[in-house]
Order: sequence, then structure tokens, then C-alpha cells
Amino acid sequence: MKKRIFSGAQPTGKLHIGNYLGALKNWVALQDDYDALYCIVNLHSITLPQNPDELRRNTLDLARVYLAAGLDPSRSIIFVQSDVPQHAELAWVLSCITRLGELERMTQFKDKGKGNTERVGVGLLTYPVLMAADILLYQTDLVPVGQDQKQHLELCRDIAERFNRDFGETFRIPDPYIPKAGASIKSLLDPERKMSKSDENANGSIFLTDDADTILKKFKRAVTDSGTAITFDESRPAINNLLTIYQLVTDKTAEECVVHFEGKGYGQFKPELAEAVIEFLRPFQEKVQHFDDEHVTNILKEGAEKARAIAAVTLQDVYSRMGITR
Ligand code: ATP
Ligand code: LTN
Repeated sequence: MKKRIFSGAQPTGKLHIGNYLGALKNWVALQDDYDALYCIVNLHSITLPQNPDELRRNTLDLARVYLAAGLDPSRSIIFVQSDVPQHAELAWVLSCITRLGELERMTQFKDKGKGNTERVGVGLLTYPVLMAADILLYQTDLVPVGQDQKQHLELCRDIAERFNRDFGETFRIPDPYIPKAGASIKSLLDPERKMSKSDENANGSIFLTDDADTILKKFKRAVTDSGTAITFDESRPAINNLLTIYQLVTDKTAEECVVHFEGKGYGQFKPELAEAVIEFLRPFQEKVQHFDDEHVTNILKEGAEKARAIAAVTLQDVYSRMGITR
């Protein structure tokens, strides 16, 4: 039997190449060898305020992105989180065995909540519990994510182990799958920060829908570090990031990239990098418009039916072990 993978992205804002290279690219590659579920986690999105019409639109748009990137509904289950009510139900159960201290230690909560406990919603704190429910409902073996989600995954494992210890073997313990290169693509304007959807300055990110001119302009503006050599160098985070992007979109080895740019400077490197990214995104951008709403809605409906069938079995087991009869 194939092992199972589960992953998801939030339908908030536009996806950037960090999301693509850190997550989506691997999702597509893994769907051949694994039994895969890919979710649009709209219930996670509402941990920060959303405009209802925009959320509806973004949900379908993200499904289009999944399909254009190469997720194949005949091989993978593609669905919307809120279409499977078991996610929210299991999240409640798990929240009762999760400790407040564990959640308060999560760096994403600290970053997004900014310590403002009077104003910040409780959902931002309990967000990782819902994420654990997403994963555990499907008896997931492997979770392909970017580096920023590693801590949430460790918490998910702790919660699952605690439940298994208290109520008997119920959940499979999932492993993270974090790519060696691309797990944390940095902002073009600040290589100390990850490229982020929630960044107010659009010039720090290359969005999957950016046109050729915009991509070239953004790379030309990208900050650089001191020194001129185009090499991988941990002590020069800006060039390290740009060269990593180049490597991943061209599918070259690190060594090939360095040899290719030997003796060249930023003046040649940046336009070549922009060209490589434009070419990489071209097939995706051509495809993404071709999926109409009705087609996408049907795929999501079928995905939700398949997902519900798996999720219901796990939740029933959880309830019966806890003495909750339905
Ligand atoms: P934001 O960029 O606002 O922090 P997010 O991380 O919440 O957005 P999601 O759509 O939920 O965005 O993430 C989808 C996937 O993309 C996750 O697996 C996440 O780890 C990955 N990811 C996000 N940002 C990056 C990045 N800069 N580099 C690599 N992977 C990333
Ligand atoms: N928290 C993730 C999105 C997410 C997820 C998941 C990823 C929600 N549920 C389950 C993997 C598995 C994020 O913000 N990127």
C-alpha cells in the first residue's frame, strides 16, 4: 500500500514563488508515489479578518493554482477544508489535550500576534491544533511543507503521541518533508525575512501571476550583499537566496550554477535570473486561466466526498475511544 501525504495552503492573497518552490513543486512530484490529499485551508484563513467575497474568490483561485501547477485530481484528492466538517470537530477534541504553553511558544503566533493579547483572536493561537487535526484525520505519513511549518508539525506529533498514550493507538505519527533547497525563500528586499504573502511591500515577492516586466523590475531592485561573486555563501544571504531561486527554476545542480556565472557580475546575473523565472512560470500562467469555475467546483466536490469518507472513520474511532457515542 502507498504511504499517505497531506498538505495545504491558505486561500489568502496571491501565491509567491516561495510557496511554489518550498511546497507546491514537491506536492506535484510526490503525487506519483504517494496517496495524496491537498487541501485549501479556508478555516485557517479566518484566523485573520477576511472579506467574505474575496475569501470565496480566493478559494476557487487557489484550486485553479493547484491544478495549473500540476496537481491531478485523478491521482490526488483536492478539496476545501470546510467541506469536511470533521476537521473542525477533531480540532476541538485535540484542543482539549493541547497545552496553552505549547501554543504560546509557537513562533508564528508570536510573530503574527505581536504580543497584543487584548486584540489578537484566539484562533491565531489555536491555529496549529486545527492544522494537527487536518493531518491526523487522514492517518498521514508525510507532510511536505516549507521550513516555517516545522514547529507546527512537531507540535502535531506531540499531540498525536499524547492522544495515543492516553486512549490507545489511534493516530499515525506524521513526518515532515522539508526540501533541502527552497524550504525558505527570502524576501527580495530583506534576505533575513522569508518571502511572505502578508508582506505589505509587493516588491519583496515574485507572485506566480507577475508578468515579465514586473519580474525583471523586481529582480533589478532586489537587494544584494557586499562582494560581487555569484556563489552560494551562507554569509551573503541575498545572493544565496537569488542563486537558490535560479537553481530551482532551472533544475541545475548548485555546482552547474556557480560554474555558469563564474567571472560574471550582478549586471549579467539579474536579467538572466529574471528570464529563467519568466520561462519557469510561463506554462503555469498559460494554464491557470483555462479552468472555469464550474469545472473547479466539480473537482472540489468530488475531492470532498472522498476526503469525508476517510475522515469519518478516524473521527468515529476518536469519539468511541473517548466515550463519546454517536
Ligand atoms: P505567508 O507567506 O503569508 O507566511 P503562508 O506561509 O501562511 O503565507 P500558505 O499558503 O499557508 O502561506 O503556505 C503554503 C506553503 O508554502 C507552506 O507549506 C509554507 O511552508 C510554504 N511557504 C510559505 N512561504 C515560504 C517561503 N518563503 N519559502 C518556502 N516555502 C514557503
Ligand atoms: N499552516 C500552514 C497551512 C496548513 C497546512 C495544514 C500545511 C494548514 N493545515 C496541514 C500542511 C498540513 C501554513 O500556514 N502554511
